[in-house]
Amino acid sequence: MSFNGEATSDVPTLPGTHSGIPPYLLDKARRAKDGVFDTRTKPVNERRRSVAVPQGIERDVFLKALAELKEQLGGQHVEINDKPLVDGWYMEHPNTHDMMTILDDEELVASAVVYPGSTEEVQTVVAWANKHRVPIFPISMGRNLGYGGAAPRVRGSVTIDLGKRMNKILDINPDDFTCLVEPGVSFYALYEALKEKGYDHMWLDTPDLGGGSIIGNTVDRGVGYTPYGDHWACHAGLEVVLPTGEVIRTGMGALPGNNTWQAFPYGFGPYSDGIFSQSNYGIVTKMGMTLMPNPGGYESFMYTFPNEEDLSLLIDIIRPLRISNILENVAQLRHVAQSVAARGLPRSKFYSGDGPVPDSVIHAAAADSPVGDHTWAYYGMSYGPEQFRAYKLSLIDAAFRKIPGTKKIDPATLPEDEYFWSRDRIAAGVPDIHELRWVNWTPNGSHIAFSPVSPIRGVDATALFALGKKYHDKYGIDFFPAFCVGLREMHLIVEIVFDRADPQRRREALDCLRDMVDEAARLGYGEYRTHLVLMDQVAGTYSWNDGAIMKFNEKLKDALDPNGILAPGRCGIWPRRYRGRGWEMTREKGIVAEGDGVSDE
Ligand code: EUG
Repeated sequence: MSFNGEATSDVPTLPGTHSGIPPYLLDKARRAKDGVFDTRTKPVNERRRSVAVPQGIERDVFLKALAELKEQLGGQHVEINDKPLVDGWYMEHPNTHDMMTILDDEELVASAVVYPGSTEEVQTVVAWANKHRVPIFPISMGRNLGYGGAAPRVRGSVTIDLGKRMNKILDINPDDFTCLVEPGVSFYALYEALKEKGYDHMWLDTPDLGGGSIIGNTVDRGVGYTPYGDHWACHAGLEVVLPTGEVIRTGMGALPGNNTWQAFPYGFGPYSDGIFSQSNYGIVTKMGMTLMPNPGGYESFMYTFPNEEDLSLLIDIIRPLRISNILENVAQLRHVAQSVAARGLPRSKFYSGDGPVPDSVIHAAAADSPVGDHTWAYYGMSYGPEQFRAYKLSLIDAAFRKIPGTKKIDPATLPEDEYFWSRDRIAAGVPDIHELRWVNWTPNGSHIAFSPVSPIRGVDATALFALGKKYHDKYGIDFFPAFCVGLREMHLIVEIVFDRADPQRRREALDCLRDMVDEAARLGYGEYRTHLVLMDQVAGTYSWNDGAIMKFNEKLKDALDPNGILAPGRCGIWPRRYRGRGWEMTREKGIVAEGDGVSDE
């Protein structure tokens, strides 16, 4: 099969390509790829593009500077982005732009991509950027899909693709249950390495899709679904290149000859790691990660609940069970609409009208499935030997059955390709690719997330659900809510699936997101993470005491990055040279990402 000359017959694999799919998922990936290209109508842009030169430097000066960088790194490690932008798909994603862009293709683009091969070479790039005052934007692997992918916030930034050449697992310690990785190590790759070494006494924790960088996901405070699901909480030790070029190691890494870098995260003195997550204060080149002991047995369970209104009581039932660790993992509570979409069929197979697919259609589709009709589905896992699980599962069963119409689904009734089994693997630390399926809901399916956090309380779940529903209805968008339940809070993840080839759909999705972020903030809710185009708005909602936290962030930024070269605007933090020039993307600014120049100071 091919689309506009793009062959879609095969998929890069591990270990041949650091960002490839493990062999055990190859067939599934091939089917996912076919699904993506079957629903693609967006034409490939054939036009040769001119380089997006970043503001603040003349074109010829910039091109000369790039030539100088080529001499320093080797010509093959500096790629000018003057070719047509190719969106690819999850496993063959571009590092030049946001493949799921909600703006015009040319807004969030890099001018060039560079591939350092070591921490020293990262320092070289940083020194070069300071000398020429060029914005640089580091990515680990660039699979931050739904939040901007590989794209830089400032148009024309030079992307530092760390993962391509820095993709080694530097250490796996089978006694301490830890590892040390470089930016190009994916969850897939670490899983394969643990298997290959026969270390089945250790589990990793994986997000829904395992192709992302462990470092990238963790510094963005991503989530997985075992008891080690809070990735940031589970990391131990960083190596960071600062925006002025120095290298530091945090925690015990600062003590020469230590053997505790991955065992004790704090070291001595201020705990600096926090400022290197969701920030633009440094480039993480190594990270330690703790691994979970194999619990010696596990068992997935799934309950369904019939009515939308069951949400409130259900969440209140979950809270004490979760906080006391009877519910042991970051579980998902998913709405039936997303489960229907997760079959991977286009929306047009279910409904051809405008506006959201009616509830009756979704419920009819659910009724015609092995799980049967429902509104909410809870996917959890119990860990440990059988007799440990039996006790916990009995408490959970008694509690969940307080909701009339609750059904416990017998896994033996579910076919092999049912979504349940994907959740089962993920909660057991086995990376998957199933979650990708719902992008096929629309042609040129793209997704962008609204991700507010709240306590695990029925009133909060109900308020956020109503908020999301209200604005999805306003813009005629299908509503796909899923709650990911942490230890004392939950992330509501609402993925808007949109056709990126349709400017009106893009605009509606963006307006819907802006409405939801504002309304959530009015109610006291904030997002845990967001897309590049929403970072200014979300940062603006964290405004207590006259925006004291952003003033503090800017003070740090100016101290650490006096030339303002590192990922300007990331997480709403703008360097001094950019401030007051309209770079912030807010509702008023519309769909343009650039501001009006940078100061020469
Ligand atoms: C998901 C979960 C996330 C996120 C984006 C997507 C999963 C969707 C818990 O965090 O940020 C089903």
